Amino acid sequence: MRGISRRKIFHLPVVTSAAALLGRADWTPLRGFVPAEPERWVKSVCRYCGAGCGVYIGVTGGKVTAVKGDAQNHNRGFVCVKGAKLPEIMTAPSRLKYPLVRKNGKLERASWEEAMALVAGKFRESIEKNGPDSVAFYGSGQGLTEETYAANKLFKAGIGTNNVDGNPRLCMASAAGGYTTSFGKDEPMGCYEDIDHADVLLIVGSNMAECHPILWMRVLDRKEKNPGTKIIVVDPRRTRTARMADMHLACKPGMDLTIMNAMAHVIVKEGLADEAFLKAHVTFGQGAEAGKTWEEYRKFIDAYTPERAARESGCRAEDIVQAALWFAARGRAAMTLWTMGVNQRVQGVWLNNLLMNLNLLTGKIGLPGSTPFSLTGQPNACGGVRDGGALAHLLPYGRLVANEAHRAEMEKLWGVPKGKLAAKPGYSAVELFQALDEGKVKCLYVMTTNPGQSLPNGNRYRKAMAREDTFLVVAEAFHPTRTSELADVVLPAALWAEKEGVYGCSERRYQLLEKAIEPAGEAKPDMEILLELAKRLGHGSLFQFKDAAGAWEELLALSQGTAYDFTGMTRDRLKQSHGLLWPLPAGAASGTRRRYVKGDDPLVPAAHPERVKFYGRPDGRAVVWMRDQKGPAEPPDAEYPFTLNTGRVLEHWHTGTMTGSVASLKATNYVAVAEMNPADLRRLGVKDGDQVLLKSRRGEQAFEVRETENGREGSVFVHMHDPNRLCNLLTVDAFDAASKEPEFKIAAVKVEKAAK
Ligand SMILES: Nc1nc2c(c(=O)[nH]1)N[C@H]1C(S)=C(S)[C@@H](COP(=O)(O)OP(=O)(O)OC[C@H]3O[C@@H](n4cnc5c(=O)[nH]c(N)nc54)[C@H](O)[C@@H]3O)O[C@H]1N2
Ligand SMILES: Nc1nc2c(c(=O)[nH]1)N[C@H]1C(S)=C(S)[C@@H](COP(=O)(O)OP(=O)(O)OC[C@H]3O[C@@H](n4cnc5c(=O)[nH]c(N)nc54)[C@H](O)[C@@H]3O)O[C@H]1N2
Ligand code: SF4
Ligand SMILES: [Mo]
Repeated sequence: MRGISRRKIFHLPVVTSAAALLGRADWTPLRGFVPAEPERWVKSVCRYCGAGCGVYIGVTGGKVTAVKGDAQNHNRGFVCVKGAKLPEIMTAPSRLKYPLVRKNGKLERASWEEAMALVAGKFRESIEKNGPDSVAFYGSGQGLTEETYAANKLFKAGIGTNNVDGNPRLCMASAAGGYTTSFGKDEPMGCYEDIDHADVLLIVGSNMAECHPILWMRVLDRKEKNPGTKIIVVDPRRTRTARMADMHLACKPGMDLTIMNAMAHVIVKEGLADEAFLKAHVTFGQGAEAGKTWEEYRKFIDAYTPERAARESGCRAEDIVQAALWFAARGRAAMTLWTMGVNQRVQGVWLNNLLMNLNLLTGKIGLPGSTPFSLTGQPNACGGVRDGGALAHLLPYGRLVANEAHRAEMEKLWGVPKGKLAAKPGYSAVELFQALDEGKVKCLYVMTTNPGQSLPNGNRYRKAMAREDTFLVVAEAFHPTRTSELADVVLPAALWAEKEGVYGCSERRYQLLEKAIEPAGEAKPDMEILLELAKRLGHGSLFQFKDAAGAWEELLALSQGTAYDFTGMTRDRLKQSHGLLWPLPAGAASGTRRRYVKGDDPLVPAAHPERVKFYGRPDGRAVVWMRDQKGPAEPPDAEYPFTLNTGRVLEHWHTGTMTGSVASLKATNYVAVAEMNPADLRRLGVKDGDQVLLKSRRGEQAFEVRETENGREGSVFVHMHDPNRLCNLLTVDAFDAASKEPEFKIAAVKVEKAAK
């Protein structure tokens, strides 16, 4: 089942293609999907990736009939194929239109009253009998900021548990950990515009061409205008991104920290470090401790020679040297970009630190085109979850659960009694499902995420969700999914375009998605469902607002005086704008393109004597960390000799509930295949098109083999989008000790030939 070719879906006649214009048919940006001029256009944002492209939704007869890129937004009127195909998901046959309740083992149609009474009853009973920590919320970087906030407030301030986590833990937690340890505050300091100024782009563990296609378009635009721009890609696979790069460092899985350290080694040895910048703005750190010296750092980095890195990573020493020289060349702007190949690793936070080190060592930071820039996966992982503090250890806008003063401040802002907020962080994603498995968490509310497919070590956690003595509520826009099939109650959620709210994308850009149409069937916006649950649990008084716009007012106040200050982003201003970048305090004329930079960031005093101020840390200095290369949690061995790598393809989104409901997308790359190297296939006596059984210590799954030169010998790549072939039955749930983000990218498997 190969499906139609990629070229074909890009050339659907109704789609205005910019490919000819740009001459890059391979990943073609589109203008949208406009079969006929609609009655009206409603301003919104694409609901898929963290690029956060502005769109207009075309509405005719109360239906979404068209979508087009917003020419005034950062995406300059373009969308990728997923964005262009958004209208089709709205009316898919798999849309869930009414509540479902499990009766005698089967999910059956029920009324809202019956479903909500059951949910509230079960939660109330568990809280009374087993305490507030026996219930939990598991949310998403795709929820709207206001609804994620309502859930966070209900669970933390109302019920009194910090068991609020979400899929950004599987995704951005290591980047958040990296920013927080290196700069004291989460979130990138740069912006998309930096791409237009970059002379070197170091792209690590990120397949931008498929996963952030519209930002990749911007990278290629830069390269076209300025052919001297160097693109370096570090990825064990020869991805579509790598194929277009000037240099591809195809490292062994998990062995790229050594490359970053070796690049730093070359920078120091060649005298390319900016010592004046380091003296003014940087401190050094090791373990958990900052305050080490430049001399200590130089000693540490001395051991990471390019030859050593070459041995450890399987790349060539001269390439590593060249990459470092390109990056550090004086007078040239350098930008680092990274995503899951970095974050989904047991050394995820450390690798983040090492990437940030390169910009700090060279002083290439806070200047146009020079910045360490983490690409966010989901459209609102930044805004709703990281900024909004909807994780087990966080409170809104940079506040921490473990910090007594922060709790006290939030108790005051939320108007709850002192001591109401629990001092102990809740369960992070994997720990939460472990607690469910162990019977410690008994009621779980899942919203806008599909953990039955997306969690690592799927067999274990699918079993936990299916336990008869646990109560699983799933708010979903589609059914069945690999999670809703396990639920006790499934609540029909309004989808994108059927409700209003704010998303915050990779570059600190907040933008409003306006409501375009009424929800399908009996579906309701998640906000409405949560407010109803709050009322039924006796916490209605915590919610003085009735809708998303009301919640936003509260959020503005919570951001006041924090590093996130967006008090200037009133609802009206968001409506009129095409996205605004925080910090943007009330009264500020425009948003902040470059954080920590005098003259741009309003939180840096105008009188500050230097061009940057890293105000996130008390000493005003960023940290260059000494981080050693270790191996992955589960390296291949004699019994499980292959490394399984998992990820994405251009046409599909995560668990396929949405993109799998679009006919043209489903026909392309939807079925998961095992991509393997020809040398391995020869050795195993397996051919392209054969069935193989992949087995790990945790599970097994059959796939058709696809022969490709893209992967290193000894590796297998499978995408995560196919609900019928779950790569996550194989993946390992070992996680980074600091970020608690699991190592989806590396698991040991064996490959057996299977019958067709
Ligand atoms: N089309 C599409 N786009 C998406 C999404 C989607 O589902 N579909 N999802 C969005 C989300 S939530 C996310 S998080 C992003 C993810 O965006 P990306 O991170 O770009 O995508 P992935 O395919 O998960 O992984 C990226 C690369 O990491 C590489 N990798 C694996 N192991 C290593 C390693 O040890 N070192 C290095 N350096 N690289 C390694 C893989 O080979 C892979 O090419 O995409 C977003 N955009
Ligand atoms: N093997 C492997 N596994 C991975 C990864 C990997 O690289 N490899 N990546 C991880 C990462 S980075 C991520 S972000 C996760 C993503 O994993 P998930 O979050 O589990 O995947 P999605 O398919 O995005 O799930 C979102 C669900 O919300 C539903 N939905 C859409 N809109 C709404 C709405 O408005 N309200 C409600 N209530 N529901 C809605 C959709 O139908 C869909 O089922 O997967 C992780 N899992
Ligand atoms: S690049 Fe991302 S945000 Fe933009 S249209 Fe594509 S999926 Fe949507
Ligand atoms: Mo993600």
